[in-house]
Amino acid sequence: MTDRRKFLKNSALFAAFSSLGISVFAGEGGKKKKKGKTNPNSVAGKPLVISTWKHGLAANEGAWKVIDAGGRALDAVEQGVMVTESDKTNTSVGLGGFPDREGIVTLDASIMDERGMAGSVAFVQGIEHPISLARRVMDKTPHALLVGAGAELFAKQEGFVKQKNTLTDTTRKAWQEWMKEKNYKPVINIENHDTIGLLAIDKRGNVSGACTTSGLSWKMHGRVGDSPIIGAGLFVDNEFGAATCTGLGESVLRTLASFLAVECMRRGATPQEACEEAIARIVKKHANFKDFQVGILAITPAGEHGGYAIHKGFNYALHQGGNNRMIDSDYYNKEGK
Ligand code: SD4
Repeated sequence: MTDRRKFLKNSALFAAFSSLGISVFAGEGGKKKKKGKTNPNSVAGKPLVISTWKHGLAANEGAWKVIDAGGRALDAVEQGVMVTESDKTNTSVGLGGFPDREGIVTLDASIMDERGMAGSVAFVQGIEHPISLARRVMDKTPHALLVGAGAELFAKQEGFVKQKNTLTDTTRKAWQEWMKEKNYKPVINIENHDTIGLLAIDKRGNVSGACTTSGLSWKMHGRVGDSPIIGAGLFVDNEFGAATCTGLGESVLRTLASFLAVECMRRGATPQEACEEAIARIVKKHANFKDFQVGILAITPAGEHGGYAIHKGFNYALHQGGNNRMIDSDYYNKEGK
């Protein structure tokens, strides 16, 4: 086939794919691959901030201030989720979170930057901003993850103030209520368990992410979820994109869903396809998938995004093009429970 004929044929194919809402991606090694489904709310464009759930709106604003001022995505994701961590009315992130079975709030957080550097803390108590502690682990230690008493000792050395009383009136009452039955069901309530995962692209085009949570309410003391585990609750690759998860952490840990989504994009998937593939993997590996929720967000460095969940009810906040808005995610279980 002559070059011109090949070009015309490819152009026609490109036009046909585009008209079907199908994008054409350059996969690893620069190979052109036909790609399928895109998210109807996704347009390429940066800078961008995207985060899980309704509290994401305020977090996005916090992150946007940094981005708008020409700051680094890494600083933006930290500043963004700090807004959520400081909100004592939020019962799933920060010190206002629901406690474990023993009535103790334990926090998990992770952060990852454009260089692929990462820091996490898990099972920490009394620290208002676990995300900043995670960042210190990344910036100031040769390690990637510190847990429990060791993380708290490091926090002290770094000048973090340890808070004493970690239960709010709301969470104390809820815990006391739970104590009456002590019915341990590690099931994610679709309505009210909301980790924040936040991804950002700055004006230079660099990608970073942060994820922070108080984890499952009434969890076993010592239980750690997906949020502080790089590749599970969060993963960033400056070349191919980033992903973050919310929901039942055990299922995300077993599938490394954020890493999986970014790897899908590396192989040429759109972010929407990547999210759907990660959720499909979780569904496939969990016969009981109807009993819990997982939501996932993914972005490309160009600013396209995808979002998907197992069940109806997952939503996310997107700050792009000067507009900060909520979007309802598509989901797998269309038949309902
Ligand atoms: C966890 N993934 O600790 C967290 C909880 C969560 O929305 O995301 N809830 O398992």
